Amino acid sequence: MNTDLLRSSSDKHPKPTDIAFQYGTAGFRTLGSTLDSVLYRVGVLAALRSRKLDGRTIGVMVTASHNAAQDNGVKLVDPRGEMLDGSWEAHATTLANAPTTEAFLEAVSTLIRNSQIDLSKPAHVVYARDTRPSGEELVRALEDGLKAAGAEGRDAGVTTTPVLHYLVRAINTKGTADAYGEDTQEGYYKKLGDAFKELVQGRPPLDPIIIDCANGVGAIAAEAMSSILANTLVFDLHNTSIDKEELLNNSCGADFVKTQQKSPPQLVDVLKPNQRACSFDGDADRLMYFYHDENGQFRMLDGDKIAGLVAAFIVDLVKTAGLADEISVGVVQTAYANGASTKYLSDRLPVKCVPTGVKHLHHAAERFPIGVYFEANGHGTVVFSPSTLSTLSSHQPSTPAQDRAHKHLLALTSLINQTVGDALSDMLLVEVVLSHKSYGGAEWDSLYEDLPNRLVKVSVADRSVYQTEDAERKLVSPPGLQGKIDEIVRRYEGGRSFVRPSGTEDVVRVYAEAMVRSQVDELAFTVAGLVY
Ligand code: NG1
Ligand code: ZN
Repeated sequence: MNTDLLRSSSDKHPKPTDIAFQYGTAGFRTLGSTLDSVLYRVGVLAALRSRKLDGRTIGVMVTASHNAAQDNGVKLVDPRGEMLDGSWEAHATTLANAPTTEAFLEAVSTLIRNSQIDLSKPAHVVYARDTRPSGEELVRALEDGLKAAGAEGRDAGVTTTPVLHYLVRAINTKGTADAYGEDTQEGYYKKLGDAFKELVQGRPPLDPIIIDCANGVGAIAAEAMSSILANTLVFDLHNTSIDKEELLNNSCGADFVKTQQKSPPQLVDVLKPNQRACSFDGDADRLMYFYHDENGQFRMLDGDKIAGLVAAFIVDLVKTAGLADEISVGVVQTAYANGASTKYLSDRLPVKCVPTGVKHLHHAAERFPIGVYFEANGHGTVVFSPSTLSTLSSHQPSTPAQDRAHKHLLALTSLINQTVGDALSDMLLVEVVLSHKSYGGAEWDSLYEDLPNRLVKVSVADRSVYQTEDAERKLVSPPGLQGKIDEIVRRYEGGRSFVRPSGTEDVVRVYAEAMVRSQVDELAFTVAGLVY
């Protein structure tokens, strides 16, 4: 690496003096206008990470997901398309916070030394951004970092987060026995489209699906997918104004639906009773379904409901294929999963609870032969272990019914993104299950009844004093607080509440659920009153 070039280009991307950056659960995320130096340094870091891994391609995604338009963010993707290894998150934070160019160069040298990075290795990085206007300049800062560090960069343009994750794995497995697919967005959508067509072949056509694209990059993705699917599934796209910055995630999108527990106002007049609709978030990795019942009442089908629907479907397919003795299915949730969903799933399957954050869910799911994971907020996917894939590829079905189920399982391994949750892929998966079960929204919804719940944020002076255990369900600090929460929760029928610091915002979150709606709010606000 050329130190002079690194020095001169770093000088062009000075770190703002008053900001401490933190690589959190979703990478760096804050006001887009403050992130120039971070992007430059992430470029250098991505190059080093690639060299450390023998020149394998690393991904960089520039997005702030469901956050407001003025925010932006950046995260790194490891070679198999998974989130950056935890030990490198700390390196990212260290590099981002070096106060001066000299301190940054020093931090880079220390990282090279401590991680024994061989600088003679090549470096490859693929990067993309969502539709946020600040993304364009941030990508230029990233490119400066890549150039200074001597990495070969590939610009994947404006696309969704899951497409970038897919590309990383596709590039790194190209020409191998595990080739994941063609390394283009079109290649990915064609893969999904072919699998979808096979899975719904011979079934009555589905009604068009209403999609709220959150005025983000999901609109571009859905448009591309729609032309591949042609008449197999018609998309009725809404909130597709990607040119109007202020509209991004504004009163629409998956996060709006989940947190407000209502449909996006732009869709209210479009939705007929019992007609299913769904929302993506700003980078199209979260999915929320909903419908209005006969009485015009909003009904939400969130990540928990998706997990319930999908897990039961896959269990049935495995049984019908004659593989129940060889392949089992497990589910991973977080503490935010509705208690009713946990009960519904635990009665049927092994269910594991892990701390918030996709990487925890993904890793836990990888331990099951087939692992289904969804956060309640709609982020999730299904992962098939290598041994499950090899069982599937060598299985010899002995009846036509087994043969059909076996083919469908194989098609699911293509339809479902194995690297990260994808709103588009998950939506097609849900549509397949609805088609096979002949379910509308109401039938799906009736799998179980959600317990009323409430999520509130509390701003505190220092959220680091809130420390948890037991997959974030219990506080160990501040001392004595958990005992007080337990005492309050006991007063409510079916009550459950927990407090944890957010990993993405400067707040503490309080979650509560109980049998009766009016009591939930009381429980949530009483517990929130203990937090200061
Ligand atoms: P934090 O801010 O740590 O609660 C939020 C979501 C997570 C996850 C991350 C990453 C909730 C309650 N929390 O985390 O589920 O999606 O953002 O985007 O929805
Ligand atoms: Zn997102």
